[in-house]
Amino acid sequence: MRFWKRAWDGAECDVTPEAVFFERRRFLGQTAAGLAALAGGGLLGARSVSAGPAVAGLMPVARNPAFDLAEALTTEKAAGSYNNFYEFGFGKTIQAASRKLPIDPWRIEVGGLCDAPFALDLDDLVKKVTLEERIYRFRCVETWSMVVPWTGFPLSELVRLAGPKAEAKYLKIESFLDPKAAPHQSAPYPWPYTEGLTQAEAVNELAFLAVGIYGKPLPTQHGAPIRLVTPWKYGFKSAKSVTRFTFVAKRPETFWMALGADEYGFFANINPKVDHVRWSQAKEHRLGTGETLPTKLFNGYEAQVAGLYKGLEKERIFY
Ligand SMILES: Nc1nc2c(c(=O)[nH]1)N[C@H]1C(S)=C(S)[C@@H](COP(=O)(O)O)O[C@H]1N2
Ligand SMILES: [Mo]
Repeated sequence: MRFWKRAWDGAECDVTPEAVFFERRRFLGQTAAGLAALAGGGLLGARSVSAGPAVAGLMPVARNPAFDLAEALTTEKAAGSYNNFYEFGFGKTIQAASRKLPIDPWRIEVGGLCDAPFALDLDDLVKKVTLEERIYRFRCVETWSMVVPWTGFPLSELVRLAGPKAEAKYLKIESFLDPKAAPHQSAPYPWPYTEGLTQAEAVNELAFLAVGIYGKPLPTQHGAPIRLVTPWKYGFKSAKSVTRFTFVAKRPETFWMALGADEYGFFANINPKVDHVRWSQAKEHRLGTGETLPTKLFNGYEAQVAGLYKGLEKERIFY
């Protein structure tokens, strides 16, 4: 089945290519340990489900024209009804299930190898940064893509607040752990969803923390109340509903690397000439339009990010 076709039809698609992989790599050997750890319950406790008043009250914000694109925006409906959020299921239609995630208040912890570790509610964190709107391309390794306006702030601002030490070479980024709200977290996968960036990637101007989309607070299916957006990398790097940032000396193992590093590498930069083991990356299918377009190196952001990989040519920097 050509899964993206179903998105154009607005129809539901049950299992996606990434989810198929996910199922194959179940951590069966770790079932008992995983379930015992999860039995401890959610880290985040009981909360209401409304978006934080401070975040909502700050929107909409001015758009930064430096990131404008000549391409048409994907519609809010197309982008918001075809999502990957495996904590809530393997299908694309997880909006309703994801609404069970309590997002207000939302605690953010920043620590590890830094001079000024901190823990703040998102409502207080957004007062310390400057929100802007940016239009970015977004490309999933499953070959669907979109162009959307995110509201948020550069990840470099959070890094600056923490003051990483010289030994900090990577930033580890973790999503929430709350199996009561997210039933799939009771299954034995390497939760919480974890991602990582090199220190240089984390302070690159494109690395963004989004708290909104289409001028409004993020709906839960897009990763409310705050998610990473790294538009030059495949979508799985853009961790949703993030709660912890840790500066570390060693390259962190990501969720997908733990499931199978042969298919999912650390860098996962977009390159139409480097095919994924199971599907070509040459073209992409724009959500909501039916268009098939050639995929661009670094998703069209080569000028901003190619320099990050000088000297890393021997590494596996694409997917
Ligand atoms: N916590 C978490 N973050 C996640 C995922 C996930 O399952 N859990 N899926 C990733 C994948 S595979 C993609 S393509 C994007 C999808 O983002 P979107 O649904 O907002 O388009 O989120 C990424 N971030
Ligand atoms: Mo993805």
